[in-house]
Formats: sequence, C-alpha cells, structure tokens
Amino acid sequence: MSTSLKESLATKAAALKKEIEVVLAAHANTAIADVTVSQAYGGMRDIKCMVTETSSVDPQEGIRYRGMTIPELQARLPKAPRGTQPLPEGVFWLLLTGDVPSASQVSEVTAAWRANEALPEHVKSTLDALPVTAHPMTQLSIGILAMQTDSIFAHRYREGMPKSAHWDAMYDDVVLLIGRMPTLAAYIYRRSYKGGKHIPPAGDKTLDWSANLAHMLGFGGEEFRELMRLYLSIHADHEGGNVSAHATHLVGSALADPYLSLAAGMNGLAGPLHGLANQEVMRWIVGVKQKLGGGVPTRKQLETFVWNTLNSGQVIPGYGHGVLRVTDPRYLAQREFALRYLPEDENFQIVKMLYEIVPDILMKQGKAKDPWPNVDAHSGVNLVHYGLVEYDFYTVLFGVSRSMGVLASLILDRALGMPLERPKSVTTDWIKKKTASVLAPS
Ligand code: CMX
Repeated sequence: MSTSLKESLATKAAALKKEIEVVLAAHANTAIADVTVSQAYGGMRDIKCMVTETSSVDPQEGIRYRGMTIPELQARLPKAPRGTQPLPEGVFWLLLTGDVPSASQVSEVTAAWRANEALPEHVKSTLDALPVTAHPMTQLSIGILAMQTDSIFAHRYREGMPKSAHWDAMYDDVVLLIGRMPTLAAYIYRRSYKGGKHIPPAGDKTLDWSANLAHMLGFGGEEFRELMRLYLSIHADHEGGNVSAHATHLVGSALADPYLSLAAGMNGLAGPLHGLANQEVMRWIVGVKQKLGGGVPTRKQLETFVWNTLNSGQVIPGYGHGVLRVTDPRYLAQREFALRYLPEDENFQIVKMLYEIVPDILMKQGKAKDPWPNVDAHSGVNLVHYGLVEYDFYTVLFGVSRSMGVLASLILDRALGMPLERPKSVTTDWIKKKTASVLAPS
C-alpha cells in the first residue's frame, strides 16, 4: 500500500475536519443558496447544497482539480520519462490531498496500484458468462460488483469497525479497486473485440498505470501511451454534482463499500447524456460519412446534417453542458494533442469543422444554454486514429479515469464523517400551496 499518501491524507483530512467544525459552529444556519420552483423541477441545476473538495467547475473557465487548470496539471504534475502528459497517479494524489506529489511519490502510487492489478478468477468467469455482445459498460458494472467479494470495508464493517476507521478501510479498498480497473477494462475489451485473446499485465512493474492499460488493450507506441495518460487525467473528476460523481457519493453515504458505490456511478456514466456521449459522437460522425459516401464532407453538407439531427428531435452529441458556458478545456487539451500528433487525420478534419459550425447552429436554434463542445466531442477521434475503433468501449475508458475522482471523494467523505444523504422531496400539491400567495410576474 502507498503509505506516504495514506499518511498525508490522514493529516490533511484531520485538519479539514477541524476547519469544517469551526465553519459549522459559526454558520450552521447561514443560508448559502435559495431554491426556485424551476430548480426543483429542473434537475436541481446550480443549487449549492453539497460539498466536494477534489475539484470544481466554473461555467466560464471549466474544471480545476484542487485549484489547478488542465494546462497547470500538464505543467506541474510528474510525467513519464520523455512524456509531456501528467501521470494519472499524480492526479489521484492531488485530488486526495491537494498537494502536487513528487516523482517518487507518484512511483509509489504506481507500485501500489500495479501490485493489486490481478483480476480474480471468479470475476473473469462472471464476465465470461455474459454474451460478448453485452455492452462494455454493462460488463464494467458487473465486473466491479463481482469484485465486491474482496471488499475490506464491507468485511471490517461486519467485524464492527468503529466510524473513525471507515476512511482507512475505504482507502485500502480503493487502492485495490483502482489497481484492478485497467485490468478489468482490458479484459472486457479483449473478450468483446479480440476473440478473448487476453494480454497479461506488463512484466515491468514500474510501467505506469496508463501505459500498462495501453499494453493490456493491445496498443503499443509511446504516442498511444501519452494519449492514455492525457485521457485518464482529464476525465478523472468534474466536481460533485455530475451524475457519476453524485451517484457514487449518494450510494456511499449509506456506507455502501466502494465497489457498490462505484458501480452505481458507472451505471450513471453509461447514460447517453453523460459519459456514453463519447461513443455517440463517433457513431454520429461515422453516420455522417456513411450517408455522404465517405471522406470529409463539405461545410454545407455538414451543416445540413447537423440541422437534420436537430430537426429529428435528437441532440448533437458532444455539445452542451449542464454547467459549462465555454468550450470545455478538456476538449481543448485533446484538440491540442490532435493538432500535434494527427493534424491530417480525416475524422479530426470533421471534428474541427463541427467546432466551426455547431455552436452557431445551436445558438440559432436557441435551445441549448451551452452551444460549445464538451469533453466527449473529441475523445473518439483521437482513439480511432490509433486503431481503437470500437466506440462502444469508449465510456469504459472514461469510467477507468472517473474512478479516481469519485473514489478519492468517497475516501474523503468517510474521513470527514459525511452523513447519510437525504434531501427533502416535495409534491406538486405542496409547491402549489407554497406558492399560492406569490403573485406570478406579469
Ligand atoms: N443538441 C441539441 N439540443 C441540445 C443540446 C445539444 N447538444 N444540448 C442541450 N440541448 C437542448 C436540451 O435537450 C434542452 O431541450 P428541451 O428543452 O427540449 O429539453 C435544451 O437544449 C436546454 O438544455 P440545457 O439546459 O442547455 O442542457 P442541460 O443542462 O439540460 O443538459 C446536456 C446538458 C449535456 C445533457 C445537453 O447539453 C446534451 O444533451 N448534450 C448532448 C449530450 C452530451 O454531449 N452529453 C455529454 C456531457 C458531458 C458528460 O457528462 O460527459
């Protein structure tokens, strides 16, 4: 286990817990938000009613992990030798503690995760009982639940562990679980698309988490490894209210162990309005090309296709966001990668053209509050370029990355003693009575 990360976390969490006690003592009844009727009916959008320490999203600026933008992460976090992208192991350290780790601390995390990477035989046979056509996200969720038999948290809870030990058991579980996520993902990929010809983890145990995933998927080359490091770093966290983070947190608040909690989060990630959008983007682009006879369509053809999609009542996948009101910096990071490594790629030409035309069209249509591309608009084309063409698998990669953010938050939840989550719901009748005396604006 990575002891120095655990020790650092223990110190930081104890200090934060004290800070929270001080804030609560002074301001327990101070209001920080009002709730409108449209928010109650409208997906609770923008209501400030939960606390997540690992990251935050500003509508005009995008994601910051512990205050750091993506370019800052790329500049400051440790990298692989000759690499330019941050190592996700460092992202995890940062999310958990708020500190930028040293290269040797990151190696310690790599070693801890890689030491736990072996997939239990019963997890493999559980997956093998499913048809190979089962959606990869269904397999991911089932695979995570099958691993729950090893939950240290569940075991220690049954043995009567005190509340003060919850975070410790949660931490140990998470090291095991994150260590296995790439092996599980690769197992799903190889059984679904490569005839079950599995590739064991790299013998070199110093090889980083992302490079080892690339290896087990069956992709060589330093560029693809760098793509994995970028991909797994930027999808890790997006504050607490998004579906995967919120679902993991909510289920965990009942003291469900990390396997049960993460599976819930992954089931949410598998929705087309959330993580599944990355496969939908590629399906949509392939659909455009097929319909128009292949190659890069003209601007006019693409505009017509976008309008046809909207007019048939569908959304343009990869565009819009619940919080963001600018181009997603995660999109820009992937675009930068494409400009450097695959500038002539045909699909990238289409993605670039979509960036030029879709925002104007969405603004003309006047429905979407955010007409700009999100993270999912760019991830597929980069993967296809290197031969990872099975787009139904893309959300699994998102899930491997997202496990870091949501599980870091889950450890913190337990370290801070966060309670059972139980907001109050109301009925339409209650809302009608509550608002009866308020005049509607003329
Ligand atoms: N194409 C067409 N219409 C869109 C749209 C898009 N890309 N984005 C939003 N709209 C529509 C909504 O469907 C909604 O229409 P109705 O009033 O008819 O229901 C209207 O615009 C207002 O929606 P909004 O408030 O701007 O957006 P929401 O916060 O409700 O939803 C999101 C956000 C991401 C679900 C939405 O923009 C969308 O469906 N985008 C396409 C799917 C996608 O890319 N999802 C991935 C998001 C990132 C992630 O989680 O991975």
